[in-house]
Amino acid sequence: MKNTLAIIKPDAMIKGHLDNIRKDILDNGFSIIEEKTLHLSNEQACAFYDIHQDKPFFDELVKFMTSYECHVMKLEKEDAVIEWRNLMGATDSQKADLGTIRQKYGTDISMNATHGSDSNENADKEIRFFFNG
Ligand code: IDP
Ligand code: MG
Repeated sequence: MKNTLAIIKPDAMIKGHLDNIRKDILDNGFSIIEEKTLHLSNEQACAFYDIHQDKPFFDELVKFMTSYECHVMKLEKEDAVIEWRNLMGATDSQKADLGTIRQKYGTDISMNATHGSDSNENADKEIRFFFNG
């Protein structure tokens, strides 16, 4: 069994999709090991997304992620990282496959409803960022 970090982002939280997305996660065989709702500070959002600090969308991303509450979850499943990214769909909600979470609950390439780690190494780092390992 492997873990990954999932975040339900402010756009989906504001629209009231927390329970829908949690249900999709559980229906797809993930266990939610730990979870909490929090409102990210500017400092936390900058630190979490530091790999994107040189990207043109960085300021927009930090502003978005601090605009309202997020719900963060430590998920467990075999091949959790890839399985969660598959369930989320493509980064751009407009291009995400039908039935994926980003297609169902996101809006565009910025407000795309959820985050998922992109490797086992980053999953461990991101889980430690929010939880005690
Ligand atoms: P990912 O979330 O699918 O791993 P990344 O490339 O790691 O995608 O980007 C991190 C987040 O930054 C995205 O989920 C999205 O919210 C935002 N983002 C990515 N590309 C753009 C863009 O071109 N414009 C605005 N926001 C973007
Ligand atoms: Mg990414």
